[in-house]
Amino acid sequence: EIAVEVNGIKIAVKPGSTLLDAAQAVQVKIPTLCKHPDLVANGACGLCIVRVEGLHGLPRACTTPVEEGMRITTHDGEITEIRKTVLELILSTHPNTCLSCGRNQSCELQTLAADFGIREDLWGHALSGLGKDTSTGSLVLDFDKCIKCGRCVHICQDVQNVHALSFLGRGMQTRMAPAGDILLAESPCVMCGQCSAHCPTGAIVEADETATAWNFLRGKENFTVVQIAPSVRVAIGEEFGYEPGTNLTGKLYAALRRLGFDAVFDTNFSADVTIMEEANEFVERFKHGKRELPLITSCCPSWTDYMEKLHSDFIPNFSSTKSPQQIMGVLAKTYYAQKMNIDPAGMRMVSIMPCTAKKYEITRDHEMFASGFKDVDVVLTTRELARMIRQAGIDFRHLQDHKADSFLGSYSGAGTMFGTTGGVMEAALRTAQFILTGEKMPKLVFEEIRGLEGIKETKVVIAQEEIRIAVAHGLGHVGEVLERVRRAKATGEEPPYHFIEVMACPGGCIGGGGQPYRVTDAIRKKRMQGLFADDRDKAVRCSHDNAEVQQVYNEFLEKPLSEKAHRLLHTTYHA
Ligand code: HC0
Ligand code: SF4
Repeated sequence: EIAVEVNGIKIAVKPGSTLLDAAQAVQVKIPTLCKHPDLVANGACGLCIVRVEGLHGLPRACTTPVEEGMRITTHDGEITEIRKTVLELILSTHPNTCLSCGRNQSCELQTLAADFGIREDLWGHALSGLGKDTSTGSLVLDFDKCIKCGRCVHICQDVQNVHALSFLGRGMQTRMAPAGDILLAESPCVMCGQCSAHCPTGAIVEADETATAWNFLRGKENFTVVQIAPSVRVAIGEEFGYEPGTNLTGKLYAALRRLGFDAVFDTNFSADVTIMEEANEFVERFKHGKRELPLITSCCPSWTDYMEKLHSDFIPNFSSTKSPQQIMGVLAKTYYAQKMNIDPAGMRMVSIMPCTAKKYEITRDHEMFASGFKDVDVVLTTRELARMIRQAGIDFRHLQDHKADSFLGSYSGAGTMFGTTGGVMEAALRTAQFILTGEKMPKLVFEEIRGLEGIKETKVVIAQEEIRIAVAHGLGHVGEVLERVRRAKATGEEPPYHFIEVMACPGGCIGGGGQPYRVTDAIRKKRMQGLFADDRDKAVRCSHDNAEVQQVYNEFLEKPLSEKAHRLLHTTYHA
């Protein structure tokens, strides 16, 4: 431990800590716009300057390591004046359009401008005039609003290993954009939205489609239905003052009814259907030697896009089962519409996702129109839904809990766990074990594949056979897992794994690019615990025990992997 003094307060911190960490340890907040707990510090913004006794100049707290006996001053008159000037200079090239900005009231620059009492344009005002990139339909890059903090570039390159964004241009023309100055849609971008989740300002936001959803709800001729993804329920509370991880399923259903949806469904139900298909796919490959192992999960659209772009040799390993979002869309416009005698042509499916790539998934292929219509009409992020709830004047905190609508609304503990890294695998193992042994699971929880470690592995013995498992999250961790499989293939060895789960975002969907801002690992853990608690509290914890799932197979789909299930619930991948 290293002993230092921050504003006269003595503290011992771990070697390798920065001055920023030391200040945090004594509850002092040093302002910064470029440092994010997920990222290595780069000192770009210059706001975190501090004074260190005996040192010349004002070092940046985020990049300066502590040394024994340092006496640090984080706030005084001169430091505050300099920080204010730095802010004024950033603002001199930033649009004054807070009122119409997607980050109004969640922008870190706006908050600091308010805290520092910035009142005038002392340095004049000049914008780059570089316009916007709306090419992906999922994300909007607004170059004028970029403050060059580098967070988006680092998350995209260092954490996601995608390298869609880099810094281009010089001086005023500096901007975060794909190398070669091409459109984001032409770049390797996989629409994960981690750049937008880490952007401190409105320079990268999701494409706002709330107006489309309002139009559906106002259109009298429509029957408008909605589904909510697993991880939305444990994160949306942060928008309404709840602790991260609070499970708000009942209030969410109630809020969606107040918004005017004609039926409220739960993606957790269709996650259970995904498991019925995917677990059977796994058993076919594992037991009956049909097609290649490992089987790799495919419900994360950023991951499927990444695989198609960079690892297309794994196409034969991909589960052909569609994601729960798409399965919900097609079942609503076929099975549910028939049962309720509703014309699917007038049905509109809105889906609430933690994810910006889900906006892309709904049009990725003709197979996303399996009902004969667009299976899912529009995707809103958790953040967009929170805005709609506020627009409608709904007092979310005081809503009475509601239940979801029948036939596509009930879910098992397995379904809800989809929203966290490792959860799809645990859910699949519960059902695969049932298929392979015909017995109820002796073991429901697989501790080894829980938590935030980037690559998790375990071995499970089912019916005397060993099943080797890997779980990866954060696209930067995927390459290593795939490389191990490739090496075994090349040398003719047994595959190192039989079953692999991949989620593009760190933490899985609970850390999705469309979730409430300012996520950290501490918040990811709380959201994750919220889903594990939801599973623990459920009477039904396996997808195959979900009575509504059994009903949809009995009345409509026949059995997992039937011809009809294949036609409606499965898809293909292309290099
Ligand atoms: Fe997910 Fe999903 S779990 S990808 O993370 O599989 O977005 O929450 O809705 O579709 O269920 C996201 C979350 C989903 C899907 C489910 C899967
Ligand atoms: Fe990179 Fe993901 Fe942002 Fe695309 S959406 S630029 S892949 S961080």
